[in-house]
Amino acid sequence: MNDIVLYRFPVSGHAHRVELFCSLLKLPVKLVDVNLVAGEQKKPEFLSKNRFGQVPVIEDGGVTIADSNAILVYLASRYDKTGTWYPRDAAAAARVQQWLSVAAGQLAAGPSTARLVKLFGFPLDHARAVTVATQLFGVLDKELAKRKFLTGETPTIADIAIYSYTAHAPEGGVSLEPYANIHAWLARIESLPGFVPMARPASAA
Ligand SMILES: N[C@@H](CCC(=O)N[C@@H](CS)C(=O)NCC(=O)O)C(=O)O
Repeated sequence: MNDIVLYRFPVSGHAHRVELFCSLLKLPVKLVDVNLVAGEQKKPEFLSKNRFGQVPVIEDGGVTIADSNAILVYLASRYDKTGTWYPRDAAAAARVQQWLSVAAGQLAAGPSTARLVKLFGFPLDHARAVTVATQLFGVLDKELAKRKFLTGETPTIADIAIYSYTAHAPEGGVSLEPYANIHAWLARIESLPGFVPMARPASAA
């Protein structure tokens, strides 16, 4: 199998969820860093891969896919022979999709946005982002009291989509201290064979 090319930014949680999933599936990957600070993602060459000018994007043979959650669905559907990461059963698949929507919704508006403000100085509403994050983590912690992973006793792409920005929430000034069940879930993901962490920005060290 040829390498899957992953266009990423090393401290992007959206890109990390793809890198992590490739590693868990043991897929060969060539990482290509896109310099978001220099605006490389808005240049014509990159816009031809993703019209929204954002990482992550993958190229797999002749297939180009943008959007982290779409990429997770693609990789699981194409390469996970076990069928457990993105279940075929209609109700189980819908339960995974619910969390992918949370990843694109509350996770992006909450912990991800708070991190953009604290680490990169984006002029966004930090207080609102913290409120969204706190509400999200309250729900997440209660859910994770009931089962090992977000939708059941084994991990799915829902867990991968939610993991990176949750684990790195403290970089955005959102504490994970109150959430024992989230801590245990993060540790379960980090102990999966093939787990790779996301880099911590120097400013968060
Ligand atoms: N919905 C997209 C969001 C991706 C996203 O927000 N990427 C950020 C990095 S974390 C980006 O490329 N930002 C650069 C820009 O918007 O110019 C996904 O899930 O992939």
